[in-house]
Amino acid sequence: PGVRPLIAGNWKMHGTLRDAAALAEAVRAGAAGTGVELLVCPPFPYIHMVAAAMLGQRVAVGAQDCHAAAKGAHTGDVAAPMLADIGARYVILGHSERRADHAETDAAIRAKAEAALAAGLTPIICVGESEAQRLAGDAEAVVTAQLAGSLPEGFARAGGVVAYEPVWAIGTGRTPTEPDIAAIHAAIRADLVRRFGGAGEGLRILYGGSVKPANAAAILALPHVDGALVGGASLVAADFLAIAAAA
Ligand code: G2H
Repeated sequence: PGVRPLIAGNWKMHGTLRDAAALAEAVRAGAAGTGVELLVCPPFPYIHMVAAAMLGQRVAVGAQDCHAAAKGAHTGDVAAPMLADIGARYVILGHSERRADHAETDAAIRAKAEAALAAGLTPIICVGESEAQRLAGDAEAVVTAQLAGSLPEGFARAGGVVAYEPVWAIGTGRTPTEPDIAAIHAAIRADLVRRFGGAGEGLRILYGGSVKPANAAAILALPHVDGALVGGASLVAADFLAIAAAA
């Protein structure tokens, strides 16, 4: 309500150049009818091509990570200004797969977010509890601590996005109950308002983790759910667009 929903596709490490071109074209072609903001986040090698295909279209393009430095001797890494240069507007940061695969800490994610902001990219900062933390009743405390550690100064001014992705719901087909999603999103909203004042009211909080056409409408109707971060289902254009249509 009041906030334009954002439906973001996280393509993760999938597909070929040809697949990326076909998926981008199908999303572009289907985007005309939607009132929500659409975003696709291809693997690094395909961002430039997809961003060129989306130029002047209704679909934004983002990356799945960036380095904390603007440039330098960091073999194999990609700097935020490079992403902006090739047409990216968003960058996903602190996805649980990166926290796990690359031992990313909240402090590292905050440093990356600062680099993103400096390059004019909008960060999408991911938070979420593990299954053990959920079972221990610690989900809200875990998420609140991740926000405290990873959101940079200037996040609200830049229209930063938070994505709540319970680790145990990612790619598993399992999702929290609707009241559980609503409770965490309300806690995130309260945290954003505590920290950023009125500006925190307008920031988008996405839900991520096994979002698909069949559950999208119910999840996206919950209070303080301002969109979705979609993994598996974003690789099928019809599913991704159906999720956008449900928002
Ligand atoms: C959560 C999500 C996208 P999936 O990681 O970020 O993936 O929708 O496949 O659970």
